Amino acid sequence: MAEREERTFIMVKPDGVQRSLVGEIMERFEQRGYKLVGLKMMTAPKELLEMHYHELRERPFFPKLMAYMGSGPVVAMGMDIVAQGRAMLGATDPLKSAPGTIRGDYCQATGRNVCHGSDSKASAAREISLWFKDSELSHYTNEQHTKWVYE
Ligand code: DAT
Ligand code: MG
Repeated sequence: MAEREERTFIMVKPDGVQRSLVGEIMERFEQRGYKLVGLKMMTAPKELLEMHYHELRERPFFPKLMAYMGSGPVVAMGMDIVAQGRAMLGATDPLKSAPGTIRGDYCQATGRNVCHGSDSKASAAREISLWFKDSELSHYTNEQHTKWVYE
């Protein structure tokens, strides 16, 4: 199969970093066979977080969300996945997330839900370009993909 077109933005949030879940979360996507195309750790500036979550800026929890997301480093990833990424993440409220999903396995509070994943192809494209420069994204063939992951 040819290179897949999908791209999504996955981010281990500050609580996921603090709770040493970075490797675990990356491993789930890697082991499912998705390809990592970008990776970095950073404490996000307020302006970036405001742009990332601009759709939620009028919501009452927005100030708390900004404080939480800016409270420490996050690990940002580009991956070649969209729809299944949300399925692997679980629901926004971890208590409504099925066991087996990332949120269903590792957290309990909506305001500490350990990981972000883009909710559509359009938001994935927007978020990837917010968090990564073009030069920070790798273009390569995952050799497993061509033979052992996809038919
Ligand atoms: P998701 O992260 O599942 O895409 P979202 O985009 O609706 O959810 O919201 C972004 C984040 O904002 C979410 O992960 C946690 C926080 N959030 C959403 N709804 C909330 C609420 N009702 N109370 C507190 N925090 C909330
Ligand atoms: Mg969202």
